[in-house]
Amino acid sequence: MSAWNPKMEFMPKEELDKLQLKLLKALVHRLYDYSPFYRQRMDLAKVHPDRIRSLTDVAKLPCMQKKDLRDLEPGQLFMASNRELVRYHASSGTTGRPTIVGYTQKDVDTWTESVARGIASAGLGADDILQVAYTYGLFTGGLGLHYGAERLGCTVVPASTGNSERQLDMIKRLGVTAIACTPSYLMHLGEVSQRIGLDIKSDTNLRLGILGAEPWSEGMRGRMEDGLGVKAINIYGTSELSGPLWCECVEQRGMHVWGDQTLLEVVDPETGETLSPGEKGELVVTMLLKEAVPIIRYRTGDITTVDWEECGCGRSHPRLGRITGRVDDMLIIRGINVFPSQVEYVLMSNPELGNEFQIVLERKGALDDMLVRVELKPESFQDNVAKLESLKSRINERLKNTLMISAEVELTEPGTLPRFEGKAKRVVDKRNI
Ligand code: DLL
Repeated sequence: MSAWNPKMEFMPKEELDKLQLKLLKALVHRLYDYSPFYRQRMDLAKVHPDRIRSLTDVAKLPCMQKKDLRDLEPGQLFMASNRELVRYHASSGTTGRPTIVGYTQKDVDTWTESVARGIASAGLGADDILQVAYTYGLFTGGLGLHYGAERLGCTVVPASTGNSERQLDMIKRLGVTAIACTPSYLMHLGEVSQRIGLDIKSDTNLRLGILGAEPWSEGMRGRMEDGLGVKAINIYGTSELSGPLWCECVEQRGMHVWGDQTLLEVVDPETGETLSPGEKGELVVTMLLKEAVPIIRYRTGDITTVDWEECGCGRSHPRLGRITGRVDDMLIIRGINVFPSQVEYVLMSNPELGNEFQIVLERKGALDDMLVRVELKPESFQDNVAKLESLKSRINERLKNTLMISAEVELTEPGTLPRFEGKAKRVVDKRNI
């Protein structure tokens, strides 16, 4: 079994607990003493660093929201001078003003270590050629994967996004063994390869995908593994925490989160109350080692589970389940909470359907109206009207049972819905326009 840093990755849980507590105490003291922002927050919450005596005491500390990072100017939050900073990244700003994050050399090193450990646990090593098809630039995906893979000794093809035919040409000519990109982009590459007569399974060496930055489902995993012969590994992170940070190991049973760098909690998104291991709620993250932009109890808005059950690979660190939605991409349709991932789950279980779908919301009179547009696979597009009508009503029925509301379904011609090089945008909400 390949491990990048076996001493840390297989550290006994009791030792890990002790280390986490030591790091947490040091972090809280440092922020109280040197960060006016955090000191004010802690004073307001009436928590002095001396009150942090056990790991569960983390719940006494105030939470931090995306809004805090967005509203504060970098200088108000940063704890490193220009001389100490080596890089900036920023979020895409799709949900508001971009959040800017600075990194010291140690921050980049810690991040790189996290990625190297993760992708090694997924099966990558020095013999692999990894094509990084996440955007390079302010977005963290490109450089994050690039540095982690280089640290591990992989050969990196820094392809960035776009130009799918050239991406495929590189994969074939260079003997690329793994790709890092959004899951929707890998599916798109699958379609383009079909169009140009390239069989990814038999004509290339591609065998592994490091896929994240957007929600995806087990159904999509099956499609990529069976259809393209690419083992699909989930990777998660956010720009506020550093970038892509944690991924699944070869066992594919949740993403290993390195406890010597990070402390996780899951809270009830409404009450903020801490939930037990295995319970589903909002992920809250404390980064124990970050220097330039320290993060305590960051409410990610992502809905998931955390558990400490032993993994088949033997690593002792906690595991993050699949992200099933976001607190804020939760759609409220006729008063019912709906996550786009639930729609994807229903659609992907139908072999007649392609990979692309779109949810269109409109207000008709006083009522919300939901339309699910989904592409057919080319072979099903030829089916007769009666067969397609019966498929439509099956999907209708399953959407109704899963979402508790009814939706209109439109089956579209293959290749007609928008494709995305970066994060896929599945929802068109016309209700407030
Ligand atoms: O998307 C960082 C990243 C790059 C992760 C490459 C993985 C791979 P942001 O642009 O700040 O950072 O977006 C973070 O994307 O809060 C989630 O809602 C979503 N997200 C990221 N990874 C996953 C995943 C990068 N594996 C936001 N599954 C997060 C579901 C994900 N959602």
